[in-house]
Amino acid sequence: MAMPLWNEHDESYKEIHEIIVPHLGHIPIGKGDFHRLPRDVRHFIGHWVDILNPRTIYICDGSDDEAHEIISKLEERGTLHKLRKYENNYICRTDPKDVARVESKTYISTEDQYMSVPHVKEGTKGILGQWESPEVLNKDLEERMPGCMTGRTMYVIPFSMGPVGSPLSKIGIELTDSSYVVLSMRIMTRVTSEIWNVIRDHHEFVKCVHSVGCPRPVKWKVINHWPCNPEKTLIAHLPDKRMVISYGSGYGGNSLLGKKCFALRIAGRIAYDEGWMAEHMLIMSVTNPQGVEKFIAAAFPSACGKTNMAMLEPSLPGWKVQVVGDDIAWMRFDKNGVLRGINPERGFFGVAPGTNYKTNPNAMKTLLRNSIMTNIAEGDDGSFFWEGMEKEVDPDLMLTSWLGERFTVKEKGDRKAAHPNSRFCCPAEQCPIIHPKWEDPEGVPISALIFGGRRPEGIPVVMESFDWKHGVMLGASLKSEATAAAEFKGKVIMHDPMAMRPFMGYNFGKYLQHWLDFEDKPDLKLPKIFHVKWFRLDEQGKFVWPGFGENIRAIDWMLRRCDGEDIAEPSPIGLLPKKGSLNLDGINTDWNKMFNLPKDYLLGDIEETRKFLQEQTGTDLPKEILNQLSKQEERIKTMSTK
Ligand code: O2Y
Ligand code: MN
Repeated sequence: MAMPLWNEHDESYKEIHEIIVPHLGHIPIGKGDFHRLPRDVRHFIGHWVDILNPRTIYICDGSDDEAHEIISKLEERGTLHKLRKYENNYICRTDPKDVARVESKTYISTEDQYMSVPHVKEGTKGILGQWESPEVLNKDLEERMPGCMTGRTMYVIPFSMGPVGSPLSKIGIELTDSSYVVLSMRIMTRVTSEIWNVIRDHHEFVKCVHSVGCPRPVKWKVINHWPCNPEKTLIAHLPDKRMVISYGSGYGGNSLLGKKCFALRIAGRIAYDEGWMAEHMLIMSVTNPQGVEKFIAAAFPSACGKTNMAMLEPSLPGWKVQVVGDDIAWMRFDKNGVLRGINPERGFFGVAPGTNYKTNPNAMKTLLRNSIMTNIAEGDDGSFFWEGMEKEVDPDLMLTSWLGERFTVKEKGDRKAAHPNSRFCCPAEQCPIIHPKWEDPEGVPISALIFGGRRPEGIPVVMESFDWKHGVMLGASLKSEATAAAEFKGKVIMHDPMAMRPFMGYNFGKYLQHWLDFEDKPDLKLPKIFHVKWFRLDEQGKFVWPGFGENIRAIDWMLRRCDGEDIAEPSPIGLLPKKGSLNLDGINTDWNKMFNLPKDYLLGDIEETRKFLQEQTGTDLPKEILNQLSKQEERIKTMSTK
């Protein structure tokens, strides 16, 4: 392979570097002092300026003045539009071809294929990450990157995932030609010039390069002032190099590279190398009426209500929930063996439809100011609107849908006012129930890990794993009905092991072994692992569990288990609540429907899960997972048929 595009560490480059610096003199520095940046950063920028050929360079400092300047520019251009009913809230509509993460164009590239993906069974298409060889990736990038920022400003965004300077945090720099990305990264991460000092002290940073793929003059019609290049979209991860290169999409997870690309895929690999965990999990604290607080981390597949659970309003009196994070948890065992977690993000990038004052009043209150809403509808009174808000607004409110159609709320019918994957992006600190320790550099102590999914049949509302290994197997067996990616539209049940299927940055077999290995470290205080399913249906298709704020009842049970209360009994698939041990006062539920174990379903399910894991992970599947599956199957076989 010729020198790969991303490789800036050769001797000749060092010489060129000295030429590039003066050469930057010809490229106006729109803002910031390039020459005062740390040397490695100058190298990184200089290298990419040479390839991308931007018109000017803008070094971000994260200040409010900077945001105002960029917002004014985007308003002038028509990309952003103020929602006048609120303070500093903006709406943005994308090209309708650029509305979600694109899993099929997302790749992991390492010299060794099996560092990125498992040995899938021959003839099977792997769904736990896509590998591309460095040679092919380099070719793909050579076709896309050179000159792709011609005529555009290249923003340099220094950001920290996690509180700046925390031992649990990591630094990144994103080069992007999208000012929408700059504004969103300001909300979702900590963007500040302090980062340069952290890099001077520690040197390490994750390199993120993003372009919408529309050099000027653009050869096609730009829709909604949203430049993008969907036919050529490519989101590439180079975990060995701690690098992400994204091209063609300006949307969400494809372009806000601190989020899924860095905080899950690259950080996942860093965590593997360094002995910690980067997970698709919310972190919340729960305080019982006696004033005892515990923190839990919970993994749910995309679009399964993680944000709602993280901000739950407990239905039981005297309980309090506070949120630390709604999507990603970085967790590490401290010197006392306690698992401590941080939310590496600084904002919420939540799915708008379905969010309302009933399902998530705290999210609704969080997004009343300083937020950016993408692909939602706008009311003529300058308000935001999306599906799920119908009962909370005037039915005569005239809307402009995300596609520009005009209708009132009551005329809407089946038409979509907002895109199903439309998003709000708002600062976490504005959440009325943000935990006072949400930015604690030490992280918060995690007492319980929860896995859950949205699937109609079979699995009980709540159960506890027999032990750590069994819990890892339960996580690996996770399935769900929903996803936020562009490719999946129907309500098919998909495997989403550990809720990480779209976010794996390295071989899933090694990932499972990494989890299992924690059990062998005697000094660690391993949290209990639970499985929940809020969405169980009965034979009539009715939910057997009320969900939302009532989920506190299952959480109460789990936390009492963490305190060692004798309220669980073994079943073939895990420890279930002893009858009567779940607080069901005041709600109408049928214990049997919540906890019955349909033998045939469970046997079929375990067989199918084993097949899936064997096909997808092949020889990389840890023996212990197979062992756990076999033991579970044997236990189920001994059940009497119901
Ligand atoms: O569609 C996107 O680009 C965003 S996906 C997303 C955003 C916030 C939190 N989680 C997700 C996800 O897909 O899990
Ligand atoms: Mn997510």
